Amino acid sequence: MVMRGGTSKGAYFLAEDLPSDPAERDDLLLRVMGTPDPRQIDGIGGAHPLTSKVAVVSRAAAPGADVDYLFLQLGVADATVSDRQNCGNLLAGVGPFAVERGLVAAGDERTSVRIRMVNSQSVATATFPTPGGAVDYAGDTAVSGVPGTAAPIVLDFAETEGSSCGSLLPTGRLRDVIDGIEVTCVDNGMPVVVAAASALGVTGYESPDELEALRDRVQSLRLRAGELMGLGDVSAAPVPKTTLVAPPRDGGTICTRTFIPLRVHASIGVLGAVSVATAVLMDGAVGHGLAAFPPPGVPMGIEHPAGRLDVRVELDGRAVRRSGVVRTARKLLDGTVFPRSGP
Ligand code: NQM
Repeated sequence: MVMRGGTSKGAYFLAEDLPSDPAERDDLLLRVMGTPDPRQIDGIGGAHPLTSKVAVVSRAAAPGADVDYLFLQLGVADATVSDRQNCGNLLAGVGPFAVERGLVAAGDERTSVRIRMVNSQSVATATFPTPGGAVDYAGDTAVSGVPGTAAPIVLDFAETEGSSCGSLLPTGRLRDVIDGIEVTCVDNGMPVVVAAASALGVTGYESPDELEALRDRVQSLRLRAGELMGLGDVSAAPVPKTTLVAPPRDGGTICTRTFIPLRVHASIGVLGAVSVATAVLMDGAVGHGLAAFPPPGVPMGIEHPAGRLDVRVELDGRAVRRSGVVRTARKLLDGTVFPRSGP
């Protein structure tokens, strides 16, 4: 099934329909998506990292969740398949997909599905409308970066701290200096290097295209940060992301531009935004002094190139009490894909 999940788009598979051997599975998925090719012309990928994504879903293998969701980021021009990050956007489609495929029974009004994000072993609960026992994708909720409105999918996260790095502040410090730039390295669902846009000589309000000129500096920053965060050599890995922050200018909490890891995101990833919000909340972290915090109980508005993403993060000192977002998703196509036969 092809679905839009939040501001991303991907192919959703039942695990049982894919080879169980990871190498065989990855080879098949490359041929399905049309990777490696900058245009992905011979596959169903959309020629951008945000549309070159796969969700693999199955009944939960262990108690504590209803389904397991493995996220795979496929390269576009490079033949890479990575399970080293979560995707909170494709996550929005996993609950509806699980109901559509009969993995979870739908409630009469709404359904809650507990989803184990296998990439990080954390659990998200997705709640969405299922009037009469069928997924209803139509609704009034708008998501910046997606035209129109759709039904709300409420995502609550648990245990996302240290998803890939093992701890919330993977370098053990609130701030580090890399290449002369002050950064905060954080992982609350997504490893992110947070730096002030001004430290890289930009305002932080530029368009994604304009910022791609910073790729080389960002790569140097994230290579060193990857080592400090315990991720090793990240030259071919999709994480860590790098987020440049600046004071908000549209009524939100903080303005962001995010490199994923070198292309600039058209908006911002879900767990990326949760991680940036978590960093900014901590007194002493990069971005804390740039933020305009909302009153207690009001979500933080993470401004991005296409608008803003509202996230809830509650901290208890340097521990995360809870976090969550509202997204939408839509079933686009259900059918048979014909993978390219050769490499
Ligand atoms: O951060 C893009 C996206 C993502 C990941 C990326 C995501 C998340 O927008 O949870 O959703 O950071 O590569 O789909």
